[in-house]
Amino acid sequence: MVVERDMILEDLGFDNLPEKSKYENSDGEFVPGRVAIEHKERYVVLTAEGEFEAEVTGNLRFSAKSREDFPAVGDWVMLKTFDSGFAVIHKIYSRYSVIKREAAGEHGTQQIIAANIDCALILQAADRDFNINRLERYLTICYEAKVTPVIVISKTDLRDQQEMTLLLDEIRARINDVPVFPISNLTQSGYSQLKEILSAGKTYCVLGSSGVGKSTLINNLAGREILRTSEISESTKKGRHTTNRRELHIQQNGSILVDTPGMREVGIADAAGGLEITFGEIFRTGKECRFSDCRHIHEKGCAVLKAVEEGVIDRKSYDNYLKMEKEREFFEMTAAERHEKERAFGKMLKDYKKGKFVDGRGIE
Ligand SMILES: Nc1nc2c(ncn2[C@@H]2O[C@H](COP(=O)(O)OP(=O)(O)OP(=O)(O)O)[C@@H](O)[C@H]2O)c(=O)[nH]1
Ligand SMILES: [Mg+2]
Ligand SMILES: [Zn+2]
Repeated sequence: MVVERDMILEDLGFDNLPEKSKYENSDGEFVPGRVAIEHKERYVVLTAEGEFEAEVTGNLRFSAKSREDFPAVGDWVMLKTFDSGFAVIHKIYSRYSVIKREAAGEHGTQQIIAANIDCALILQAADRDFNINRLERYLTICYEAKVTPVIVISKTDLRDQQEMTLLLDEIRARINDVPVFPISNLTQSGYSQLKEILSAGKTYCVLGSSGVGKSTLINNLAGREILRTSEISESTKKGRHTTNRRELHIQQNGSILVDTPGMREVGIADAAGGLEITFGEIFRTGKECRFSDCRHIHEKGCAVLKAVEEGVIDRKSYDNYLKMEKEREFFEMTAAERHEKERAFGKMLKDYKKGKFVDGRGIE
Protein backbone atom coordinates (compact mmCIF):
# COMPACT_ATOMS: atom_id res chain seq x y z
CA MET A 1 0.00 0.00 0.00
CA VAL A 2 1.57 3.23 -1.08
CA VAL A 3 -0.74 5.61 0.73
CA GLU A 4 -3.30 5.15 3.48
CA ARG A 5 -5.27 8.33 3.66
CA ASP A 6 -7.37 10.47 1.36
CA MET A 7 -5.15 12.19 -1.06
CA ILE A 8 -5.31 15.33 -3.01
CA LEU A 9 -3.25 15.97 -6.13
CA GLU A 10 -0.95 18.36 -4.25
CA ASP A 11 0.20 15.40 -2.14
CA LEU A 12 1.48 13.78 -5.30
CA GLY A 13 3.62 16.76 -6.26
CA PHE A 14 1.04 18.34 -8.54
CA ASP A 15 1.93 21.90 -7.56
CA ASN A 16 5.42 21.25 -8.73
CA LEU A 17 4.46 20.59 -12.34
CA PRO A 18 5.58 23.24 -14.81
CA GLU A 19 2.47 22.90 -17.00
CA LYS A 20 -0.14 21.89 -14.50
CA SER A 21 -2.94 23.93 -16.10
CA LYS A 22 -2.94 21.38 -18.92
CA TYR A 23 -3.91 18.63 -16.52
CA GLU A 24 -6.70 20.54 -14.89
CA ASN A 25 -8.57 20.87 -18.18
CA SER A 26 -9.68 17.28 -18.24
CA ASP A 27 -13.20 16.74 -19.51
CA GLY A 28 -14.35 14.57 -16.64
CA GLU A 29 -13.90 11.29 -18.44
CA PHE A 30 -10.23 11.11 -17.50
CA VAL A 31 -8.45 11.84 -14.25
CA PRO A 32 -4.79 12.74 -13.72
CA GLY A 33 -2.67 10.38 -11.67
CA ARG A 34 0.91 9.60 -10.83
CA VAL A 35 2.61 6.28 -11.47
CA ALA A 36 3.78 4.87 -8.14
CA ILE A 37 4.83 1.33 -9.04
CA GLU A 38 5.89 -0.26 -12.29
CA HIS A 39 5.93 -4.01 -12.54
CA LYS A 40 6.06 -5.89 -15.85
CA GLU A 41 3.76 -3.52 -17.73
CA ARG A 42 1.34 -3.31 -14.78
CA TYR A 43 1.25 -0.06 -12.90
CA VAL A 44 -0.06 1.24 -9.61
CA VAL A 45 -1.30 4.77 -10.15
CA LEU A 46 -2.26 7.24 -7.43
CA THR A 47 -5.08 9.70 -8.05
CA ALA A 48 -7.28 11.98 -5.96
CA GLU A 49 -9.82 9.12 -6.11
CA GLY A 50 -7.34 6.66 -4.62
CA GLU A 51 -5.04 3.94 -5.82
CA PHE A 52 -5.59 2.04 -9.09
CA GLU A 53 -4.06 -0.95 -10.79
CA ALA A 54 -3.54 0.13 -14.37
CA GLU A 55 -2.48 -0.92 -17.84
CA VAL A 56 -1.83 1.16 -20.92
CA THR A 57 -4.30 1.33 -23.81
CA GLY A 58 -3.67 -0.88 -26.81
CA ASN A 59 -3.22 2.28 -28.84
CA LEU A 60 -0.43 3.55 -26.61
CA ARG A 61 1.23 0.15 -26.73
CA PHE A 62 1.14 -0.10 -30.52
CA SER A 63 2.30 3.41 -31.19
CA ALA A 64 5.19 3.13 -28.72
CA LYS A 65 8.49 3.35 -30.58
CA SER A 66 10.64 2.54 -27.60
CA ARG A 67 10.47 1.79 -23.90
CA GLU A 68 10.54 5.49 -23.21
CA ASP A 69 7.03 5.74 -24.61
CA PHE A 70 5.73 3.56 -21.77
CA PRO A 71 4.91 4.93 -18.32
CA ALA A 72 7.67 5.07 -15.75
CA VAL A 73 7.51 5.58 -12.00
CA GLY A 74 6.98 9.27 -11.30
CA ASP A 75 5.10 9.87 -14.54
CA TRP A 76 1.94 11.94 -14.61
CA VAL A 77 -0.68 10.18 -16.69
CA MET A 78 -4.29 10.62 -17.76
CA LEU A 79 -6.39 7.59 -17.01
CA LYS A 80 -9.88 6.25 -17.13
CA THR A 81 -10.84 4.62 -13.87
CA PHE A 82 -13.36 1.87 -13.17
CA ASP A 83 -15.19 1.03 -9.95
CA SER A 84 -13.37 -2.28 -9.78
CA GLY A 85 -10.16 -0.43 -8.90
CA PHE A 86 -8.77 -1.03 -12.35
CA ALA A 87 -7.76 1.81 -14.69
CA VAL A 88 -6.49 2.35 -18.21
CA ILE A 89 -3.69 4.80 -18.96
CA HIS A 90 -4.46 6.86 -22.07
CA LYS A 91 -1.72 9.42 -22.07
CA ILE A 92 1.64 10.16 -20.49
CA TYR A 93 2.32 13.83 -19.85
CA SER A 94 5.63 15.36 -20.84
CA ARG A 95 8.33 14.77 -18.23
CA TYR A 96 10.17 17.69 -16.70
CA SER A 97 13.07 15.44 -15.75
CA VAL A 98 13.97 11.84 -16.58
CA ILE A 99 16.70 9.76 -14.95
CA LYS A 100 18.03 7.28 -17.53
CA ARG A 101 20.89 4.93 -17.98
CA GLU A 102 21.99 2.62 -20.73
CA ALA A 103 19.86 -0.53 -20.36
CA ALA A 104 21.95 -3.27 -18.78
CA GLY A 105 23.09 -5.76 -21.42
CA GLU A 106 21.44 -3.84 -24.27
CA HIS A 107 23.89 -1.52 -25.93
CA GLY A 108 22.45 1.54 -27.56
CA THR A 109 19.12 1.51 -25.68
CA GLN A 110 18.11 3.55 -22.69
CA GLN A 111 16.15 2.61 -19.63
CA ILE A 112 14.16 5.08 -17.61
CA ILE A 113 14.78 4.84 -13.90
CA ALA A 114 12.25 7.48 -12.83
CA ALA A 115 10.50 10.55 -14.19
CA ASN A 116 9.62 13.98 -12.80
CA ILE A 117 12.24 13.81 -10.07
CA ASP A 118 13.47 16.97 -8.34
CA CYS A 119 16.41 15.62 -6.45
CA ALA A 120 18.39 12.38 -6.41
CA LEU A 121 19.88 10.94 -3.24
CA ILE A 122 22.95 9.07 -4.45
CA LEU A 123 23.69 6.49 -1.78
CA GLN A 124 27.04 4.84 -1.24
CA ALA A 125 27.97 2.88 1.84
CA ALA A 126 31.09 3.92 3.74
CA ASP A 127 32.37 0.34 3.69
CA ARG A 128 33.54 -1.52 0.61
CA ASP A 129 30.88 -0.03 -1.69
CA PHE A 130 32.52 3.40 -1.62
CA ASN A 131 33.87 4.41 -5.06
CA ILE A 132 34.35 7.96 -6.34
CA ASN A 133 34.46 6.96 -10.02
CA ARG A 134 30.98 5.53 -9.59
CA LEU A 135 29.83 8.67 -7.77
CA GLU A 136 30.87 10.66 -10.85
CA ARG A 137 28.80 8.29 -12.98
CA TYR A 138 25.69 8.89 -10.92
CA LEU A 139 26.31 12.63 -10.98
CA THR A 140 26.52 12.50 -14.77
CA ILE A 141 23.17 10.74 -15.16
CA CYS A 142 21.56 13.15 -12.67
CA TYR A 143 22.85 16.29 -14.38
CA GLU A 144 21.82 14.91 -17.75
CA ALA A 145 18.36 14.27 -16.28
CA LYS A 146 18.10 17.83 -14.92
CA VAL A 147 17.87 16.44 -11.40
CA THR A 148 19.75 18.03 -8.49
CA PRO A 149 22.05 15.46 -6.90
CA VAL A 150 23.05 15.07 -3.27
CA ILE A 151 25.47 12.44 -2.01
CA VAL A 152 24.53 10.30 0.98
CA ILE A 153 27.22 8.14 2.57
CA SER A 154 25.50 5.41 4.59
CA LYS A 155 26.77 2.89 7.16
CA THR A 156 29.01 5.43 8.85
CA ASP A 157 28.62 3.26 11.96
CA LEU A 158 31.02 0.80 10.31
CA ARG A 159 33.83 3.38 10.14
CA ASP A 160 35.62 5.34 12.85
CA GLN A 161 35.84 9.11 12.85
CA GLN A 162 39.29 9.23 11.32
CA GLU A 163 38.32 6.94 8.46
CA MET A 164 35.22 9.06 7.81
CA THR A 165 37.29 12.26 7.67
CA LEU A 166 39.62 10.66 5.11
CA LEU A 167 36.70 9.45 3.04
CA LEU A 168 34.98 12.85 3.02
CA ASP A 169 38.27 14.55 2.12
CA GLU A 170 38.64 12.13 -0.75
CA ILE A 171 35.23 13.15 -2.10
CA ARG A 172 35.99 16.84 -1.64
CA ALA A 173 39.22 16.54 -3.62
CA ARG A 174 37.22 15.57 -6.70
CA ILE A 175 33.64 16.72 -6.18
CA ASN A 176 33.20 20.07 -4.53
CA ASP A 177 29.82 21.48 -5.41
CA VAL A 178 27.52 18.65 -4.31
CA PRO A 179 26.28 18.43 -0.71
CA VAL A 180 27.42 15.30 1.15
CA PHE A 181 25.39 13.76 3.99
CA PRO A 182 27.11 11.07 6.05
CA ILE A 183 24.42 8.96 7.78
CA SER A 184 23.89 5.73 9.65
CA ASN A 185 20.61 3.90 9.20
CA LEU A 186 21.49 1.97 12.33
CA THR A 187 21.99 4.86 14.76
CA GLN A 188 20.19 7.48 12.61
CA SER A 189 23.12 9.84 13.03
CA GLY A 190 23.08 12.47 10.28
CA TYR A 191 19.33 12.06 9.78
CA SER A 192 18.36 15.50 11.04
CA GLN A 193 20.56 17.24 8.45
CA LEU A 194 19.24 15.03 5.66
CA LYS A 195 15.61 15.54 6.71
CA GLU A 196 16.07 19.28 6.37
CA ILE A 197 16.42 19.02 2.61
CA LEU A 198 13.30 16.90 2.12
CA SER A 199 10.40 19.22 1.39
CA ALA A 200 6.70 18.61 0.89
CA GLY A 201 5.51 18.06 -2.68
CA LYS A 202 9.02 17.46 -4.04
CA THR A 203 10.09 14.10 -5.41
CA TYR A 204 13.35 12.42 -4.41
CA CYS A 205 14.79 9.35 -6.07
CA VAL A 206 17.12 7.11 -4.09
CA LEU A 207 19.90 5.60 -6.23
CA GLY A 208 22.79 3.26 -5.47
CA SER A 209 24.15 -0.27 -5.47
CA SER A 210 22.33 -3.16 -3.86
CA GLY A 211 22.68 -3.36 -0.09
CA VAL A 212 23.71 0.25 0.60
CA GLY A 213 20.55 0.87 2.64
CA LYS A 214 18.16 2.66 0.25
CA SER A 215 15.03 0.86 1.43
CA THR A 216 16.14 1.00 5.07
CA LEU A 217 16.52 4.76 4.78
CA ILE A 218 13.01 5.17 3.33
CA ASN A 219 11.54 2.89 6.02
CA ASN A 220 13.28 4.83 8.77
CA LEU A 221 12.09 8.15 7.39
CA ALA A 222 8.55 6.73 7.26
CA GLY A 223 8.92 5.49 10.83
CA ARG A 224 7.77 1.96 9.93
CA GLU A 225 8.48 -0.82 7.49
CA ILE A 226 6.88 0.05 4.18
CA LEU A 227 9.54 -1.67 2.10
CA ARG A 228 11.23 -5.00 2.59
CA THR A 229 14.94 -4.69 3.15
CA SER A 230 17.56 -7.28 2.52
CA GLU A 231 18.93 -9.51 5.16
CA ILE A 232 22.20 -10.76 3.79
CA SER A 233 22.16 -14.53 3.81
CA GLU A 234 25.22 -15.97 5.56
CA SER A 235 25.55 -18.89 3.15
CA THR A 236 25.07 -17.15 -0.20
CA LYS A 237 26.15 -13.64 0.82
CA LYS A 238 23.26 -12.36 -1.27
CA GLY A 239 20.39 -10.17 -0.14
CA ARG A 240 17.10 -12.01 0.36
CA HIS A 241 14.68 -9.11 0.23
CA THR A 242 16.47 -7.07 -2.29
CA THR A 243 14.27 -4.45 -3.99
CA ASN A 244 13.09 -5.58 -7.43
CA ARG A 245 10.92 -2.71 -8.55
CA ARG A 246 10.73 1.05 -8.48
CA GLU A 247 8.28 2.36 -5.96
CA LEU A 248 7.05 5.82 -4.99
CA HIS A 249 6.05 6.66 -1.41
CA ILE A 250 4.59 9.74 0.17
CA GLN A 251 6.16 10.53 3.53
CA GLN A 252 4.50 12.03 6.59
CA ASN A 253 6.19 15.38 5.95
CA GLY A 254 4.80 15.43 2.39
CA SER A 255 8.02 14.65 0.56
CA ILE A 256 7.76 11.95 -2.10
CA LEU A 257 10.45 9.27 -2.15
CA VAL A 258 11.17 6.78 -4.92
CA ASP A 259 12.97 3.56 -4.02
CA THR A 260 14.85 1.76 -6.80
CA PRO A 261 16.51 -1.65 -7.14
CA GLY A 262 20.28 -1.65 -6.63
CA MET A 263 22.17 -0.97 -9.84
CA ARG A 264 25.08 -3.11 -10.85
CA GLU A 265 25.91 -1.04 -13.90
CA VAL A 266 25.54 2.70 -14.28
CA GLY A 267 25.94 2.82 -18.06
CA ILE A 268 26.31 6.21 -19.66
CA ALA A 269 23.88 6.86 -22.52
CA ASP A 270 23.63 10.15 -24.44
CA ALA A 271 24.86 12.21 -21.55
CA ALA A 272 27.03 14.90 -23.13
CA GLY A 273 25.38 17.64 -21.06
CA GLY A 274 25.75 15.59 -17.88
CA LEU A 275 29.46 15.03 -18.49
CA GLU A 276 29.97 18.74 -19.08
CA ILE A 277 28.58 19.60 -15.64
CA THR A 278 30.20 16.73 -13.74
CA PHE A 279 33.61 17.43 -15.27
CA GLY A 280 33.20 21.21 -15.44
CA GLU A 281 36.86 21.88 -14.78
CA ILE A 282 37.96 19.68 -17.69
CA PHE A 283 35.49 21.41 -20.02
CA ARG A 284 36.51 24.89 -18.89
CA THR A 285 40.21 24.12 -19.25
CA GLY A 286 39.52 22.49 -22.64
CA LYS A 287 38.52 25.87 -24.06
CA GLU A 288 42.21 26.80 -23.97
CA CYS A 289 43.37 23.80 -26.01
CA ARG A 290 45.07 24.64 -29.32
CA PHE A 291 42.52 22.66 -31.35
CA SER A 292 38.85 23.38 -30.81
CA ASP A 293 37.96 19.71 -31.35
CA CYS A 294 40.69 18.53 -28.98
CA ARG A 295 39.86 15.20 -27.32
CA HIS A 296 42.48 15.76 -24.61
CA ILE A 297 44.18 12.42 -25.22
CA HIS A 298 47.55 13.16 -26.84
CA GLU A 299 47.06 16.32 -28.90
CA LYS A 300 49.74 18.99 -29.01
CA GLY A 301 48.88 22.15 -27.12
CA CYS A 302 46.22 20.41 -25.00
CA ALA A 303 45.49 22.55 -21.94
CA VAL A 304 43.75 19.66 -20.16
CA LEU A 305 46.75 17.33 -20.42
CA LYS A 306 48.94 20.15 -19.13
CA ALA A 307 46.62 20.73 -16.15
CA VAL A 308 46.66 16.99 -15.39
CA GLU A 309 50.49 16.94 -15.55
CA GLU A 310 50.65 19.92 -13.22
CA GLY A 311 48.21 18.33 -10.80
CA VAL A 312 45.58 21.05 -11.27
CA ILE A 313 43.11 18.50 -12.62
CA ASP A 314 42.88 15.25 -10.66
CA ARG A 315 44.32 12.45 -12.80
CA LYS A 316 41.82 9.84 -11.63
CA SER A 317 38.98 12.18 -12.42
CA TYR A 318 40.48 12.82 -15.86
CA ASP A 319 40.84 9.05 -16.50
CA ASN A 320 37.25 8.51 -15.40
CA TYR A 321 36.09 11.30 -17.73
CA LEU A 322 37.87 9.72 -20.72
CA LYS A 323 36.32 6.35 -19.96
CA MET A 324 32.80 7.78 -19.71
CA GLU A 325 33.24 9.96 -22.79
CA LYS A 326 34.25 6.84 -24.75
CA GLU A 327 31.17 5.06 -23.44
CA ARG A 328 28.98 7.96 -24.49
CA GLU A 329 30.43 7.90 -28.02
CA PHE A 330 29.94 4.16 -28.21
CA PHE A 331 26.35 4.54 -27.03
CA GLU A 332 25.62 7.13 -29.70
CA MET A 333 27.17 5.02 -32.43
CA THR A 334 25.21 1.91 -31.43
CA ALA A 335 21.99 3.89 -30.97
CA ALA A 336 22.42 5.41 -34.46
CA GLU A 337 23.04 1.97 -35.98
CA ARG A 338 20.03 0.54 -34.18
CA HIS A 339 17.91 3.44 -35.33
CA GLU A 340 19.02 2.99 -38.94
CA LYS A 341 18.22 -0.74 -38.85
CA GLU A 342 14.77 -0.04 -37.42
CA ARG A 343 14.15 2.65 -40.03
CA ALA A 344 15.16 0.29 -42.86
CA PHE A 345 12.97 -2.44 -41.43
CA GLY A 346 10.03 -0.04 -41.08
CA LYS A 347 10.45 1.03 -44.73
CA MET A 348 10.59 -2.57 -45.87
CA LEU A 349 7.34 -3.32 -44.03
CA LYS A 350 5.70 -0.27 -45.57
CA ASP A 351 6.85 -1.21 -49.07
CA TYR A 352 5.68 -4.74 -48.48
CA LYS A 353 2.22 -3.52 -47.48
CA LYS A 354 2.09 -1.32 -50.57
CA GLY A 355 2.73 -4.39 -52.69
CA LYS A 356 6.11 -3.24 -53.84
CA PHE A 357 7.64 -6.60 -53.07
CA VAL A 358 6.89 -9.81 -54.87
CA ASP A 359 9.06 -12.83 -54.23
CA GLY A 360 11.48 -10.58 -52.36
CA ARG A 361 12.04 -8.38 -55.43
CA GLY A 362 10.79 -4.83 -55.60
CA ILE A 363 8.38 -4.00 -58.41
CA GLU A 364 8.10 -0.30 -59.00
N1 LIG B 1 25.49 -1.18 9.73
C1 LIG B 1 24.58 -0.66 8.89
N2 LIG B 1 23.80 -1.49 8.19
C2 LIG B 1 22.90 -0.94 7.34
C3 LIG B 1 22.78 0.47 7.17
N3 LIG B 1 21.83 0.69 6.24
C4 LIG B 1 21.37 -0.51 5.84
N4 LIG B 1 22.00 -1.50 6.50
C5 LIG B 1 21.78 -2.95 6.32
O1 LIG B 1 22.16 -3.30 5.00
C6 LIG B 1 21.30 -4.30 4.47
C7 LIG B 1 20.73 -3.84 3.13
O2 LIG B 1 19.84 -2.75 3.32
P1 LIG B 1 18.70 -2.38 2.28
O3 LIG B 1 18.03 -1.17 2.79
O4 LIG B 1 17.86 -3.53 1.93
O5 LIG B 1 19.58 -2.01 1.00
P2 LIG B 1 19.08 -1.52 -0.41
O6 LIG B 1 19.99 -0.42 -0.83
O7 LIG B 1 17.64 -1.22 -0.39
O8 LIG B 1 19.37 -2.79 -1.34
P3 LIG B 1 18.63 -3.24 -2.70
O9 LIG B 1 17.17 -3.22 -2.45
O10 LIG B 1 19.16 -4.62 -2.97
O11 LIG B 1 19.05 -2.28 -3.75
C8 LIG B 1 20.25 -4.55 5.54
O12 LIG B 1 20.58 -5.70 6.26
C9 LIG B 1 20.31 -3.31 6.40
O13 LIG B 1 19.93 -3.56 7.73
C10 LIG B 1 23.63 1.31 7.95
O14 LIG B 1 23.61 2.55 7.87
N5 LIG B 1 24.51 0.69 8.80
MG1 LIG C 1 16.08 -1.91 -1.43
ZN1 LIG D 1 42.75 19.27 -25.04
